[in-house]
Amino acid sequence: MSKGWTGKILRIDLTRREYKIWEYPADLALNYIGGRGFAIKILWDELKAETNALSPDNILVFAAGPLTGLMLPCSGKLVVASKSPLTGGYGDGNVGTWASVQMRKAGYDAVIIRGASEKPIYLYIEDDKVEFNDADNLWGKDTFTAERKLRETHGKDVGVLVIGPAGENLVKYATIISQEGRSGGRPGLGAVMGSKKLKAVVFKGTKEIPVDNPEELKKLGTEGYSSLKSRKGYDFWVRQGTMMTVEWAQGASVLPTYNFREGVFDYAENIGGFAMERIKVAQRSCPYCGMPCGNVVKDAEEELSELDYENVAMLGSNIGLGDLRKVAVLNRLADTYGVDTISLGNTIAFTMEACEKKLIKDYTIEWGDYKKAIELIHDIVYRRGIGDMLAEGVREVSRRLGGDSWKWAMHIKGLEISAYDCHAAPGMALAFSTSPIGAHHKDAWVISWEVSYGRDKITKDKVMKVIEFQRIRGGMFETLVACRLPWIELGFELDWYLKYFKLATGHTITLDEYFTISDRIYALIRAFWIREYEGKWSRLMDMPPARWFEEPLTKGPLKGSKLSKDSYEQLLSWYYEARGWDDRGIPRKSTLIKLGLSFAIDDLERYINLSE
Ligand code: PTT
Ligand code: SF4
Repeated sequence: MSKGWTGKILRIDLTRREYKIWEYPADLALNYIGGRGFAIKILWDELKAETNALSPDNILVFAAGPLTGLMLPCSGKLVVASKSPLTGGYGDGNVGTWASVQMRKAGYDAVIIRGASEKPIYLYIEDDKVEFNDADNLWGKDTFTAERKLRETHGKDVGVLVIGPAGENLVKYATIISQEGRSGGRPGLGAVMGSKKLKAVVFKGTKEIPVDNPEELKKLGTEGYSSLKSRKGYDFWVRQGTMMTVEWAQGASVLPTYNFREGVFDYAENIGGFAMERIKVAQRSCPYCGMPCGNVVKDAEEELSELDYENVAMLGSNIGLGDLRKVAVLNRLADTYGVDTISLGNTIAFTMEACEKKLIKDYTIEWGDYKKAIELIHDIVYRRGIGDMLAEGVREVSRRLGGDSWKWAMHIKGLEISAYDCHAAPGMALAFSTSPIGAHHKDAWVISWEVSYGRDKITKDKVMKVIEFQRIRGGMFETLVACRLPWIELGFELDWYLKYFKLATGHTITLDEYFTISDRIYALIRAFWIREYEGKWSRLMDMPPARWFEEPLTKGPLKGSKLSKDSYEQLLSWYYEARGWDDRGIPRKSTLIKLGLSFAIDDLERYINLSE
C-alpha cells in the first residue's frame, strides 16, 4: 500500500465482541480514495440488501481519507456513514473531531462496526488494542457529560464520538456528537449507534501517519496556513463564520421562514451574524483548522452554545423565533441530546403548521413559542406523547397525519431540507434533490452562485455547476477527507489539495481523474438507494416538495415567486443526461461499465431493468 493511507481498516463485531484488522487491497484506495468512497464501497459489498437500518446487521462506518489528520489546513474531519433509518437509503455526515486524527494515529483509515451489544457499551481503541467497555454509567447521560466522563477516564487528548438520549431512544434523526458542539450524521447515524447499544467510541493513537514526502508536506502545510490567513475575508470569517449567511440569505430571500413558506423573516437582524457577535464569548475549531469558525455564545439560560447558520435558520426563522439567545438554547439542547438541528427545526415547524391547520387534534403549539418548543424537544428525544411520532421525521409524520400535509412536509427522500428556501432557486432545488443523502446542501451549495448567475436562467450551465460542485464537495472533500470551507469561503485553490495528495501518497492525480472517481462514487450511491428501495424508483424521488411549486412567496422583494414545474423537469433531464443516467434517474449499464462498476449490474437487475 502506498503511503498516505495506513492500509488498515479495523473491523469490529459488537455481538461477538471480536475485532480484526483488515489490510485492504490497494485498489480500494486508488479507486475510492477514502471517506465517503470507502463507506459506499463497503456498504455495497458487505451490507445485505434490504437490511433494517436499526437491526444488528446494519453496518456503521467511520472513514478518514489520505489527508485526514495531517498538518495541513482543516484536516481534522471524519465521515460517518451507514444505511439510514430516516431515509432507508445511503446516509452519511462529516464531523470535525479529534477522533479522526486519533483513529489515523492508531493506524486505521476506517473502522467498520457491525452487530449489536446486549447491554450498553463503549469502545476504547488504542493502536492495536480494542476494549469493549461497560457503559451502564454513561447510558442516559447527555453527550457533553458522557464525553467529559470518558476524558476523565482515558485522558484529555483522546478523540470521542458519542451519542445522547436521542440516539439511545432511536430518534430517526439522532446524530453523533463530538467535542461539545460538533455533530455528524444527519440521516440518523446516532440512532444506528443507539440500536447497537454503542454509547461512544474513544480513539487514541500513538503512531505516525505514514506519508510519502514528510519534509515537503510539512513545508506546504505551513504555507497553506499562511496563505489562508492572508486571504481577503479571513478576519470576518473568524468573527462570524457561517453565521454571516443569515444576513445574506435574508437579502437574497432564501432564509427559510415558517416552514419554508417564505424566504424573508421580519426578525432576521436579531438572529444574524452581528447579533451573534454581541453575545459571543469564545471561539472553537476542528483539529488542525487554521480558520476557526466555531462561534460559542452565552444562551438565554446562561449556558454555552455553539452556533452555525443552519442551526439558527432552522431553529430560528423557520419556526418563527426571533431571539438569538433563545435559539441558542434550542441549539444547545440539540447538541446535548444528540439530535440534528436541521431535521429538528423542520419537524417543529411542520408541527406548528399542522396545529395551525388543525391537522393535529389534541396538541397545540404556535409559531415562535419558545417554551413549548423546549418541551417538544424533550418529548421528541424521550419519545413521549406526540414526540414519539415526531421522532420519526416529517415524511413519516405527514404519512400518518394525511390531508395535504405531504405538500408542505419539507423533505426529499425522507431527509429534511437544510436551510435554503428554493421558491426562487431552481438550481439549488436541483442540488437538494440530487444530493446523495437526501435534501442536504453539503454536496452542492450552488445557491450563492445561482443568485449572481441569474435565478430565472434555465440552462445546461446551471446543471453543470451543480455537477461540478457535487464532484468537488461531495467527491473530493468527502474522500480526502478535509473541510471544504477553506476552498468555498476563502478561495483556497483546489490545486493545493492535489499537491497535498501527491506529497502524502506519492501519486499524482489530476482534477479530471478525481472527478471520474467522484462520478463513480455518485453512481454507486445511487445504485445503493435503488437496491434498498427494491427497484421502486422513478424521477419522483428527485422531486422537491410541492410547496415550492404551488405556493408563491407572499413577502419580500421576490413576492409572487414559485418554482416552475416544466423548468425544473428540464433541469433534471439535463442532469440525468450529463451523468449518464436514464430518465428515471437510474445509471445506465454503459455508465456503470465506464465507471468501473460492472459488479453492480447483476445485483441491480434483480430489481429493475437497466437501460443500455
Ligand atoms: C451538517 C449539518 C450542518 S452543515 C450544520 S451547521 W453548517 C448543522 N450542525 C449541527 C450541529 O452543530 N448540532 C446538531 N445537533 N445538529 C447539527 N446539524 C447540522 O448538520 C460543521 C461545519 C459546517 S457548519 C459545515 S456547513 C461544513 N460541513 C462540511 C461537510 O459536510 N464536509 C466537509 N468536508 N467539510 C465541512 N465543513 C464544514 O463543517 P453533517 P461539524 Mg457536520 C453543532 O454533520 O451530518 O454532515 O451535517 O460537522 O464538525 O459540526 O462542522 O452551516
Ligand atoms: Fe472546522 Fe470551521 Fe475550521 Fe472547517 S473552518 S475545520 S468547520 S472550524
